[in-house]
Amino acid sequence: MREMDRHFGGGRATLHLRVTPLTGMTSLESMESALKEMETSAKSQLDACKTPEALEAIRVDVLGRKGRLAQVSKSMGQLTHEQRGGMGKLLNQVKELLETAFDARHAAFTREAMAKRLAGEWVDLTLPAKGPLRGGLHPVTIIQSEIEDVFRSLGFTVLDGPEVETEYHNFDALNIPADHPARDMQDTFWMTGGNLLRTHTSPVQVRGMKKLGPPLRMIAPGRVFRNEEVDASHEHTFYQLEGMMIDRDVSVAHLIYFMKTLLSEVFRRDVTVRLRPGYFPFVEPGFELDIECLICGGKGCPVCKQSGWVELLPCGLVHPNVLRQGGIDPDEWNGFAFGLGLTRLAMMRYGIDDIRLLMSGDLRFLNQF
Ligand code: FA5
Repeated sequence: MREMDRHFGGGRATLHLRVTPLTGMTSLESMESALKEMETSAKSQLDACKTPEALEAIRVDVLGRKGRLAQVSKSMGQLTHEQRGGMGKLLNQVKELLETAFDARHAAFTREAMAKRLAGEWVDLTLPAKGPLRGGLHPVTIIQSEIEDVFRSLGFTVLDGPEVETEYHNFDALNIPADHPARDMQDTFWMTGGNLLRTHTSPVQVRGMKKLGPPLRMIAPGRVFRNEEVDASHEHTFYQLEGMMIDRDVSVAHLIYFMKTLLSEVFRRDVTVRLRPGYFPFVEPGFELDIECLICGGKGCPVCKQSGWVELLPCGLVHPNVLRQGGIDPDEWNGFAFGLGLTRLAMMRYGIDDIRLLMSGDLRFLNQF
């Protein structure tokens, strides 16, 4: 058996060291016995070693600059020249073996850590890849496109208007001059230069009349802005859908027919509505069409402000002044107009009890549609 194997169990790569300082070694025999003792203690220590940190502590104690082997090496000065040659060789063999054993133990710890990490990261490369996540339509967009389809089938053109509007289109052309108290009905975000964020989709009435000329049937869905307090049924940014029909001899009966068609297509069931007089400077007569609150079934809740009714669809016959602003002769033509609260309609249709959810961008909410 080689000298090294005699001391370290046949050259096995696991060693166990005892952390006891070697002091006062003066003879070859005591050095050899110290190495034997080191073998035994190294075995038990390496066996018991559970962490890379503990392994490092043992390495420093045995192989470090001031470690146990270094101390044996220092004591060699007391040996004879011949003894030193043999002992030096033995020490080198022991050192090499110890280093190999520590490296092997260290590699085992590294492998264990890697295996643990890989177990957590395990990927089956044979699985089919995940496709891209599919988006969905926003509830307001769903209802808007349904209503567009209904009105297109009734001969209406779908128009778009600018969100940054002139004061003229948003107010003056709609029979609301600067000193008119009705301007206060809609709190306005004013821009520098006299423009504003449109407070309703009604300015598209004027643009539509000029663009299409009579007779005309148009709708104009879009985003509107109001500088108002936000609560369960009021947003500062919401959607409306404007509608207008200009022809000869248009009456309130036509208006009611189209409003009924609109609601039955959206709800596809009976809903209770009420029509009451409403004031808007751009229609005469004007009406408010309310729907019985579908959140509380008319009992009263924060959405309907405990009234049981939700304002949804103001409408009326177009005021002659507005026709004139659109370049249409009111003696020859007349018509109706309405301004549907699209965001509130989406709330009623889907039973959404807080308007703020619609603009929240919260995926937990949006994924339901
Ligand atoms: C108007 O905006 C008129 N331009 C509608 C109109 C058009 C009348 C054509 C006559 C003829 P009103 O301010 O009431 O009207 O708003 C219309 C609808 O928008 C309301 O019935 C309501 O459903 C919705 N709405 C109003 N304010 C808010 C708000 N802050 N948040 C959400 N929806 C609102």
